[in-house]
Parts: sequence; C-alpha cells; structure tokens
Amino acid sequence: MQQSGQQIKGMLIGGEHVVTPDTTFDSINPATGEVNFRVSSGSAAHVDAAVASARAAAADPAWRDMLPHLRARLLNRIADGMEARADEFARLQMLENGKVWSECKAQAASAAATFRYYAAVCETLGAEVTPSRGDYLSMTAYEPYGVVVAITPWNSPMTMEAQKVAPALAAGNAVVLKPSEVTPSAALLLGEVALEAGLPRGLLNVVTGDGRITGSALVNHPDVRMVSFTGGTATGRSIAAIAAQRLIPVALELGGKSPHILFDDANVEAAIDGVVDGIFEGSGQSCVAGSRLFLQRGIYDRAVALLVEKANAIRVGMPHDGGSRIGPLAGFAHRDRVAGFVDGARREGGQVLAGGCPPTAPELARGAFYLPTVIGGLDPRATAVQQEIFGPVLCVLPFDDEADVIAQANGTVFGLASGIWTGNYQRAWRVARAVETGLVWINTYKQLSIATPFGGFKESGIGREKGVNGVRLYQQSKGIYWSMNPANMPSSPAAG
Ligand code: TXE
Repeated sequence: MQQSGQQIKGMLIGGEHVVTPDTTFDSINPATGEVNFRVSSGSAAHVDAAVASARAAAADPAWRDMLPHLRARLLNRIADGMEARADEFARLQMLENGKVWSECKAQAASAAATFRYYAAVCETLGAEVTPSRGDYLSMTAYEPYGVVVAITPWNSPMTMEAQKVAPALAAGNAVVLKPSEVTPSAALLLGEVALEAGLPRGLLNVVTGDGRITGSALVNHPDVRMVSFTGGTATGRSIAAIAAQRLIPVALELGGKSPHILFDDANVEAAIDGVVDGIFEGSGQSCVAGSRLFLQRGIYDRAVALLVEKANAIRVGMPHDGGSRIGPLAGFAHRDRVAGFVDGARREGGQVLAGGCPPTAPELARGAFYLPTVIGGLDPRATAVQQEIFGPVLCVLPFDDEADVIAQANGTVFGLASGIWTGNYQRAWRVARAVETGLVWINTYKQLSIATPFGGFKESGIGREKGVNGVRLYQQSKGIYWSMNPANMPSSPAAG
C-alpha cells in the first residue's frame, strides 16, 4: 500500500482539533488500495476528554435552557453548511467506502435534509398534559440524557451520522460521535461544519479510532448516559451487554437478511427491477438489502432468467465514473469475506447463476471489486441464506404458497425489512402483517424517508430511529404533578 505524506486528520474534542502523530490509522480508497488520509486514533484519555467536554456542554444553561426555535435555528445552520459543502462530503465518502458518485451526492443531500427535518421537529414537537385523576395538573415533560454516544458504520456514514446527531441535539443532548475506522472523514467534516454553524463547543465531539479500543472506552464511560449504535449484530450484542451492566439505554440498528417475495400475480418485469436495485445498489452493503429472493414456482424460471440478464448487465466500475452503477466493496478484507460466503455456498450445493468472482477488467484490478452474484439451488438452512453477507450476493429460492413463503421469510434470526410483489391487495396486507420485519415494502423496495420510523424486529435491533419520535429516543420522560388545591391532598392509593 502506498503511504502518502498527507497531514494527519485530527479529532474534534471540545471544539479543538486534536492530532495524535504517534497513533494513527489509514483511511484506504477501496477502488485503488491507496491511502487517502492518516487519521488520529483516540485513546482512553481522549475519550475521557471528549465525554467531559460533552458533559459540561450538555449541562450549560445556555444549551440546556435554549428555546426550541433557537435550537432549531442552529440545526438549520448546520444543514446550510452541509449543503454548501455537499460535494466535499460526497467526495470523502466516495474515497473511503467506494460508493458511486451519484449515490454519495444523494446521501450528502439526504444527510442535510435530516438536520432540517429535526430542526422542524425540535421547533414543533409539544409535550403532553395527561388526564388528571385528582385535583392536580399532570404533565409529561421530556429531558435529554446528557451525554449520548453515537457509533456509526461505514456503509452509509453521512446519513447515519445525521440520523443520530440531529435528533440527539434536537433533544437537548451533547454527542460524542465515533465513526467507523473505514470512513472517519465525513464525521470529522460534520463536526467542523457544526462548529462553523455556531454550535457551542463540546456539543458535538468526534473521536476516531478502533471500535474495540475507542468505541469500547466510550460505551464503558461512566458519564455516558445513552448509546446509539448502527453496525453488525455481534458488536451490537456486546454493546448491549455493557449497557445492561451499566443500566443505560441503547438503540441498536443491526444486520438484516431481508426477504424479497414475488407472487405469481406480480408485475414480474417491474419486480425484478426492484429486486436488482434492492440487493445490488451500494454493492449490497445495506442493512435493508433484499438478499433472499423468494419466487413462486410458476414464475421461477422466467423471473430467474430476467434477473440473471439484469445482474449481468450491471456496470461495475470506478466510483467517480458516471457510467458505473456500482463501485467496489468498502474494503479488501470485507471483499474476501463476501467471496468466502460465495465459495461456501458452492460447497453447500449452490449454483452460481451470475457473478461469483471479481471483475476481470484490468482497470479494476487494484480495487476491492466483486461482481453482482446470483445463487440458486441452496437449502433454506444454508449459511449464505441464513447469514448476513453484506455484499452483492442474492440467494434465490422457490416457494409454493403464502403459508410456505411466510415460514421461509421468517426463518432467520433477522427481521429488518421485507418486500412483497403481488397484484392482490388482500394478500399484500396479509403477508405484510405476517412477516416479522420492522419495515415492509409493497410493490416497491428500499423507499426510505426520514419521516418514517426505522428499525428491526428480532436480532436486527432494538428501538426505532427516524420520524418525529426519533427525538424521543434521546430523551427520558418525566411525569409532573402540579397541585391545583390550596390544601394538602392525601396521597393516592395507587402510589408506589
Ligand atoms: O461492523 P462493526 P464491521 C454488518 C455486516 C458486516 C458486519 C461487520 O454484516 O459485514 O456487520 O462489519 C464500532 N465497542 N454490518 O466489523 O464492528 C466500529 O468501530 C464499540 C451491518 O465493520 O459492527 C464501527 O464504528 N464500538 C451494518 C461500528 O462499531 C465498536 C453496517 C460498526 O462496526 C466495537 C455495518 C466495540 N467493541 C456492518 N467494535 C448495518 N446495520 O447497516 C466495533 N465498533
């Protein structure tokens, strides 16, 4: 790997750039294998400093008592800064995770829009006066936790960071953001933009470094009151175990193995387009990727033929090349892991119907590329059907009827998303209610809106991000009883 003589990227702690010249890690371009940047690696002492600064900023009356419309104004100013520097955000993501330019641009715009959405929520969301059962006014108020830690992955860093930081700030917290070591730069730029927008120092700290060292120190820190995590199920489980010991809440958005179901009365042409986008966009590195395709037997052969034709037609190429539909995987070890799943599927009796290897084009030889891959003939219990591959790999399975496909669709530990294609609206409703997933798409796939709650059933996670209640994830409710009686009232028999 080439070493560049570039400056080391510093962390953002208490509004200061903190560089660690002796402990750095490399951000690598997965399309070329070259080093993009050297990045500072946070130690336990940096974590301490970031949490202390967040704690002080969260407690500062200037922030704690800031009126919601003024807090909203700050969030909108951050959105202004993100829009002004959208190309820079998009470029950093493209360099670090290899997504194609058009997708990076769309995600930069979506991240800024998330700040605007939570500015609006911050300004408009009320609290409740609850029905009284006595001579008092009873209310629910919502308080911030104080210091929130946000830990993010590498597949869509900008949108996920916005999705956590914007509602956590809207809710009145201070945030310590720990981006993935694969994609540290968008978070560092977000910290800079927030500072320039006038967000008081310490309210958004960005600490970079290894998950098991820097991330773990954050989750274990006694002054951290809440953790919001998106990443793999194994890491989520270990964070939840620490949170259980510390008795702090966690929001976990974890892996998926989403079923995509085509009934024989579906518009097969449109459905296969949806299936292809649903798995191959972003090289399959999406928690909601539709990675298991269930085809009703009557349309199996026709749908597979169309699918293979469309998968083979996808142009895999350099991310900055406007003609590329998908770029490389986000890293070399990850590409090898994906290839390992495909080799395992072959050993388990699967037939590779498309892809199944890296592309042969010489200009892609240095990158972590892998072709869109379709595998048929696997048992529903096969490893590739059960485990999250997080790459451009689609397993195709036949089914007989509604009951059969519901059982198969629900037959993994995951429960994030699902897609149903049918011309029968009653069936669409029945199946949508029967699948154990936090999101369902009917006759479409991968529509995502910041206004709609997002999260998983089963081992795909705990909690719901996005939507108006995305702010409530970062608040704790407080019941307040306020006597309307000038005399003392006897305590309620339901007390305790
Ligand atoms: O994720 P990790 P990895 C899935 C996907 C992928 C697998 C592994 O299947 O192949 O997870 O990916 C931080 N304490 N998803 O290893 O480890 C880490 O630094 C605290 C699905 O990259 O979960 C990074 O910031 N933090 C997914 C973040 O956790 C820790 C997106 C995610 O990394 C930590 C990504 C620790 N002990 C992967 N260990 C989705 N839901 O979209 C790591 N981290």
